[in-house]
Amino acid sequence: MALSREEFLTVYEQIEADILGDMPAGRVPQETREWCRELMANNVTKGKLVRGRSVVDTVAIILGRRLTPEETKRASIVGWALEFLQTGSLIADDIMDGSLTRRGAPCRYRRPEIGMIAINDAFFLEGCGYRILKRHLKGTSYYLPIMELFQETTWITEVGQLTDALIAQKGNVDLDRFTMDKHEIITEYKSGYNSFYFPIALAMILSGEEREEAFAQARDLLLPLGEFFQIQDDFLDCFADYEAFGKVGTDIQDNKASWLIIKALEAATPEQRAILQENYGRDDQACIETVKSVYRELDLPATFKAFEERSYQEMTERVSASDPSLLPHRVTLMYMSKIYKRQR
Ligand code: DMA
Ligand code: MG
Ligand code: MG
Ligand code: MG
Repeated sequence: MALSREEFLTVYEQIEADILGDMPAGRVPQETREWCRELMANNVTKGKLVRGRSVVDTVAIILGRRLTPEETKRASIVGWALEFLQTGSLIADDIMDGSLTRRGAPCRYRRPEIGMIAINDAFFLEGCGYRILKRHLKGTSYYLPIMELFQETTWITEVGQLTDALIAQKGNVDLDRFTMDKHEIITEYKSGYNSFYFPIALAMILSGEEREEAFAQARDLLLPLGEFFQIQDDFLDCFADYEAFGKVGTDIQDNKASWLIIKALEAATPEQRAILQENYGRDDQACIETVKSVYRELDLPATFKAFEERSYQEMTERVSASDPSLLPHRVTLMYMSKIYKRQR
């Protein structure tokens, strides 16, 4: 049975107490302690927590049995460390993207009392991820592989985030630079590793997996799934319902190399292309609406729907062809069931 949000949150309470305990009252000012408490409580725990929780579920699938309370706790701790890291990168991402909302609330840096302190908040949460691992895992055989995986994933994501930011630089709205090849590189780096390979590889390490071919197969299966997830995120940036998605899209005005603009350029008439060139990458509501109306004329929702169907078929075939002794098919199927046709 899947780990409930409530069970997962029980472990959070201990983690929060540990981190605040490392800032002794009387030495560290109360306002600093309160800042960190609010930062953790209102950001880390407010996400879907899907990745963190699924570390636990994945360990159980790999081992093929119910976990002991001790094993559940250990996997939950690693899941929380992932959630801290992830929340830190989202806070930084929102600053870079100039986003307005996240998880149904204003982005952290947009709150007047916070502003650019959010940069330190992002680093702080990343640092917390490593403290959590150190406190609970140091001395075990999987401490080093898990630390290395955290560092490697962070580094790859940063290369992707930089590539994403550079291609979107303002004052350089040149639609010719947006190609599917560039999009593939950006999504592989910024999302491919961290969305699915990361939690699943963590679960594999926690289950005692050491065979390099098992990790290689996991990458072959899960990088494409992560890329699909980012394409879906690009689609939802423009077409999702805010109530469900919890964030207002900014890709059009941000001049992002989104899957939508690339698909639009593939299908556009010269006239439509000229309209896109005129209106893309401008922080102006009328321009944004004009771009969206071209997307609708080109029926990009139908293009996405067809792509989603195809991607689902391809993933299903990839899973069937994979070696279950390296990774049970159920693991990938579980993640697939969480993301295909999602609205949020
Ligand atoms: C963000 O891509 C990727 C990472 C690794 C934070 P994005 O800016 O499209 O994400 P979002 O739509 O959540 O802002
Ligand atoms: Mg963003
Ligand atoms: Mg971004
Ligand atoms: Mg996005």
